[in-house]
Order: sequence, then structure tokens, then C-alpha cells
Amino acid sequence: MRAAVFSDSHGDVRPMEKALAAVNGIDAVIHLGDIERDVRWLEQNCGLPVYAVLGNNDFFSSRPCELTVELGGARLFLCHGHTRGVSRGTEGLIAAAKARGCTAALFGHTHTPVDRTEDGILLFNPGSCSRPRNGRPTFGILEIESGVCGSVVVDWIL
Ligand SMILES: [Mn+2]
Repeated sequence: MRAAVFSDSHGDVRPMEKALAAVNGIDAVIHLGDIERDVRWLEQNCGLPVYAVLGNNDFFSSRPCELTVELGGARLFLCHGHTRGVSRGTEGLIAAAKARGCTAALFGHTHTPVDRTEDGILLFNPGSCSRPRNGRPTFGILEIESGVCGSVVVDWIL
């Protein structure tokens, strides 16, 4: 299965619309927070299952801050990142993923892409699709087969 991963769209849904139109075979969409009304736009328009968590700028929702989902046989830990101190380091993120039996931790918040494996946990931040901190807007694609996650950050579409 293949999932498109977005974060920190901050009120601009056009990059997500463009990305979803450009990538084939997407089965699900993940949004890692900031901001929640963009998630509602996804839910109403993309026609795919949407998994989402709240960001630090999302105040008026009952959506969870952190979520564990199982996709393609892999357990994924989803959070925006501010609750796990991702601006300072990845220790909290790795510990939380391990405690939940997850092999991947997906996060956002820093508006900077991350795609690496640390201590057996895939750390994946798709960056921001509308407000990149450095360089181009980005989003992510996860390709999961039999519990194994392939990941890529895309910066050539938006
Ligand atoms: Mn944030």
C-alpha cells in the first residue's frame, strides 16, 4: 500500500491537491498536524482514508495528538512532534514508537524533511508542503509491503 504524507500545510491546501493529482496509486493520506481545517478538506475531497493528528496550532478539535495506525502490515506512530520534543532531538520520538511496538515514527512541526533510520525506527518527517523552512516545499510517500516501509521525500512536484 502507498500513503501520501503531509504536514504543516498551514491553511494552504493547494500543494496537497497538486501532490495527490500527480502521484499514482495512493491508498491513504496521512496529515501530521498544523492545521486541522486542511485535514477536514482532505477528508471531504480526497476520497481516501485520512489519518491525522493535531499540531501545536490546532486548538479546537477532539482529534488525537498522537496515533498508532497499522498500514500494510506495519505499525506507525504518528504525532506532530511538539509533544515529543522533536525540535531538540529524536530520543522522545524513538522511545514513544518503541513503547507502542511501532517500526516507524512520522512527525512534522520542524518544517524540515527527515528520512532516516535510527535505532531500528524509521524517522520520517515530510517537511512542510506550504511553508518550507529551507528550500522547496515537500511531502512524503510511504510504500509499505508486508510490514516493510519504503520512504521518500518529494520536492519536485509542489
Ligand atoms: Mn507545528
